[in-house]
Amino acid sequence: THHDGDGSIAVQESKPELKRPSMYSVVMLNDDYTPMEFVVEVLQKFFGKSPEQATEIMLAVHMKGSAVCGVYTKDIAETKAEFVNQYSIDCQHPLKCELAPAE
Ligand code: TYC
Repeated sequence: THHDGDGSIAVQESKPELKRPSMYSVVMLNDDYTPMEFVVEVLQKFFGKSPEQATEIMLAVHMKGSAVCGVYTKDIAETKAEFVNQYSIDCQHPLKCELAPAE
């Protein structure tokens, strides 16, 4: 609260600034070695896709070089990409995901 020039009292209203969180796409990348079945398994395991959805996304990556697996807040997107990348290393496949700012 402070005194204005005209002698009146102004109350500083703290407006609740509610910004929507910035969203990130998890992008799956093609390579020549990862088996198609492994990619389909990963898409079901880490992104909750049905076998049909997973196959569709895998084929899009295979044909176009990359495709979006899902759009999430930064923390969730980072965690999902790390899970996929570590699981792929564990299974000795070169499959990789990366993040891209959505919209
Ligand atoms: N290109 C791979 C193959 O022919 C299949 C593949 C699809 C790999 C999608 C990675 O993200 C990927 N076995």
